[in-house]
Amino acid sequence: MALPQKHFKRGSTKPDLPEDGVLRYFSMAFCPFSQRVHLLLAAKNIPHHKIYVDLIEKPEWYKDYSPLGKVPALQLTAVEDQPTLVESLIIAEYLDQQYPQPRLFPTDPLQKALDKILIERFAPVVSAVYPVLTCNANAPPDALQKFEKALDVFETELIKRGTPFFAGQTIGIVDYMIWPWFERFPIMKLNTKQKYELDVKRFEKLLKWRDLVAQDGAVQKTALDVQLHAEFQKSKTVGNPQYDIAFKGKL
Ligand SMILES: N[C@@H](CCC(=O)N[C@@H](CS)C(=O)NCC(=O)O)C(=O)O
Repeated sequence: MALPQKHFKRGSTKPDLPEDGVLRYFSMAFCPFSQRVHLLLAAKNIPHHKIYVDLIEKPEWYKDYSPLGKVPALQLTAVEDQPTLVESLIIAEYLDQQYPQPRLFPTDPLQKALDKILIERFAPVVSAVYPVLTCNANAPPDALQKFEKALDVFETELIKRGTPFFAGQTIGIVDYMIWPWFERFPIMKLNTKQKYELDVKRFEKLLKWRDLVAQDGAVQKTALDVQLHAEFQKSKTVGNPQYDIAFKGKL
């Protein structure tokens, strides 16, 4: 598993990956969608090789794995023709079926469908908060209001479900699929003028949920420090994303 811990760039040679049947996980260290997959790999203790890709200067060879050039991607090297899966939720569902311990998607088909719908409903949260999170100077003035309105759905759902996690008494797929953005929301306290934080009354249940999820082993294994997230976002805003700062002191 000792592959280079650095983002591969345009002009790089295709990494010489071992033909050992181990999954190949393509990622960008700060990508929340990639973290979704990383969370499942960690929660299920699945061996994998990690390959980091620079998303501004994409390596030419990356198209062989992900035709649209997006991360995450997961190559199944033990399967005939070694197909590569893309789309975080599709990868998550595949991993949950292939590696059922611990089971993260509900086994009941209706609950599974409802959970997938709930995960889809997180998209408006992401799109509303994105300009603020990425410190875009042209962020619409009502971005934070829209964000909070979209997030209300999740506060209400937790109250309705009456359980500490969306999945019940233990962590499950909805919790993992929305977590990466909660890890990033505190960037707003550091990077916005108003030092934005989630309202403790309006999001009482969600904030309790956040504290619980933060203690999960897979979450801790995949976590990056908020200072690092904030630093990365600043570098991205000025058009020079510093992907490798994720490995500060580790390279
Ligand atoms: N719907 C996709 C979204 C993945 C995505 O947007 N990834 C971003 C990085 S966070 C990306 O690869 N961007 C590069 C590009 O679009 O060219 C998923 O769930 O996997």
